[in-house]
Amino acid sequence: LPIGVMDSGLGGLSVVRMIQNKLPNESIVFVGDEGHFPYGTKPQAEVRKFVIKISKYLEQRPVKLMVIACNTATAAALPAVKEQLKIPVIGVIHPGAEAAVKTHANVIGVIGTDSTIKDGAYEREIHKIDPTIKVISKATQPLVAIVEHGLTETPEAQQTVNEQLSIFDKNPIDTLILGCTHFPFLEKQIQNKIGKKVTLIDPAKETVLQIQSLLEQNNMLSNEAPTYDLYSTGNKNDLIAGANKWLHDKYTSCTSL
Ligand code: DGN
Repeated sequence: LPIGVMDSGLGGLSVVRMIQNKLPNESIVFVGDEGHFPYGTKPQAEVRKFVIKISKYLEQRPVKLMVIACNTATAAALPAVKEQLKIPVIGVIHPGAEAAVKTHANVIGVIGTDSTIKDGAYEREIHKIDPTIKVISKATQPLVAIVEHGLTETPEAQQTVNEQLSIFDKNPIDTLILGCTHFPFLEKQIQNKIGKKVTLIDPAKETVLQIQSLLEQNNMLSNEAPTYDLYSTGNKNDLIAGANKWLHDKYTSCTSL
């Protein structure tokens, strides 16, 4: 059976590409909820409804494991989705927080959507592991649309990154969590602005390690040739453009749901 992956849009492809690289025999069914994009500016109760609906759809396809490849959706809906599904469910925030703490940082920066930062989910997860770490969080919602609309290579992309991250000029950090799955696609621009000394954390990496150990423990690893079926609840053209670029054309189909 495939792994089910969802996001509000293209961001989840940063998790899909990591699964493709690290677990090359695993098939994936991905749903980008472009019909309701963006999640980051909506109330959590509304986001929770969208996430539960898509998770149930994926469970029925069926899939063997559900990955909420969106920080906003993880903060809003992970416990609710776990409660409603019979298959295992993995979010991205706990893995991201663990990966950041492992860098031995004294000060960790977190960037994410309005909703994720307001929720404080990363701060909570980091402090559960180590309450002495200082956390500086900043909502950088404008970066999401740049990625979603394929504008990462424009001068505006670097300019917006510079503006959004300027808070860290006077508040130095050791490690920065890319707390929105869209942001790894701006990694180059973010590293330019923040400097080489700051370690960037893409939560997708640690998330895939957790997926791997869960599949191993339950004897669910696949050894077949994989398929990658992508679905959009809205206009599939942005998803096709994103998959061509970020997955290097590595997908089987892309369809509107
Ligand atoms: N990619 C999503 C996240 O990780 O939070 C949210 C993007 C959005 O605002 N739609």
